[in-house]
Amino acid sequence: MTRTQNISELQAIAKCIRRHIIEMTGAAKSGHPGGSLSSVEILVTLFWDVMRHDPANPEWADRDRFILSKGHAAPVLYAVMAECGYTPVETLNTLRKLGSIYQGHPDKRFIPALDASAGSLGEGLSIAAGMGMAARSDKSSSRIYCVLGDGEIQEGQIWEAAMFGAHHKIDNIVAIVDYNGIQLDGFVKDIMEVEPLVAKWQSFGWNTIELNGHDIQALQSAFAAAASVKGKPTVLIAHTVKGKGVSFMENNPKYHGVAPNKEEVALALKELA
Ligand SMILES: Cc1ncc(C[n+]2csc(CCOP(=O)(O)OP(=O)(O)O)c2C)c(N)n1
Ligand SMILES: [Mg+2]
Repeated sequence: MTRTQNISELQAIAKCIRRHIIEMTGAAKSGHPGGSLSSVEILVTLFWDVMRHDPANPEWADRDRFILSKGHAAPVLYAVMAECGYTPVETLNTLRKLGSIYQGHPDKRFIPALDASAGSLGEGLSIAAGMGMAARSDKSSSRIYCVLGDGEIQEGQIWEAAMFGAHHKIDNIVAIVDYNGIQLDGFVKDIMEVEPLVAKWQSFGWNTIELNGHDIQALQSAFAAAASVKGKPTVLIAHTVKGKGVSFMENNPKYHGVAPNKEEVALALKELA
C-alpha cells in the first residue's frame, strides 16, 4: 500500500472501496451495503493516512488498532484490508461463501490480522477500552480506533464502556459514531432516539468532535485533534449518509441488509465509475 494524505488520492481510494462493496454484496446476494458505504471515508482516512500500521508486519506490537464494532459492515473492512495488502483482493467476491475468509462478520479465526472479531453489536468499545489500558501499561504509543453504529449505541454496554473510558482517562482511544440516522429496519429517531448525542458523550466525560463523516479533510483534522487531547477519550460524531455514493441506496433503510441485484449492481457501478 502507498500511504497518502492527499485528499484527491484518498477520494479515489474511497471510490475503489465503494465499488468493491457493491461487487461483493452483489456477488453474495446478501450482506450489508448501506452501513458499509457510510463508513468508507472514515476507514480510508484511518488506514491510508492516520493509523500507524504495516501490512507486511501485522503483529507489530506498537501498531495502532482498529475495531469495526458494527461488524455487519464487514464489506468495507474487507475491501480496505485487501487493498492495503493484508488479504487477497481477488477473492473479495467470495464474501459470505462457505470456506471464505470473508465471512458475514469479521472473524479473527479466518483473518488473523484483524484486531478483533465483531458482529454482536455493543462490544467493540469495551474491547477498545481494554486495549487502550493495555497499551498504556505497556508504555506503548499505540492508539485504538473503534467505529460504532448509531443504532448500535442504543446498547447498554456502550455506555458502560464510555463511563469506564472516561473514569480511567483512556486518552489513546477514539470512538467514531457513524451517525447515518438509520438502523436495521428504520430511522433511529423513530426506533429509539439517541439525541442529544454530543451532550450525551460530553456528560459521560468524553472529548467530542462533530463533523461530516464523508469530509476527509475534516476527518484528518479531527483525528489529529484527538491525538493531542490528554486525560480523556475522544469520540467523533460523524454525520454520514447510509448508502453514500449510490443514488438509490442513499438514506434508504431497505439497503441496510439487502444486497443490490444484478441490474442494481450495474447501475451502482456506473454511478461509481
Ligand atoms: C447484539 C445484536 N443485536 C442485533 C443485531 C442485528 N443487527 C445487525 S445490524 C443492526 C442495526 C445496526 O444499526 P447501526 O448501528 O445504525 O448500523 P449501520 O446503520 O451503521 O449499518 C442490527 C440490529 C446484532 N448484530 N447484534
Ligand atoms: Mg446507522
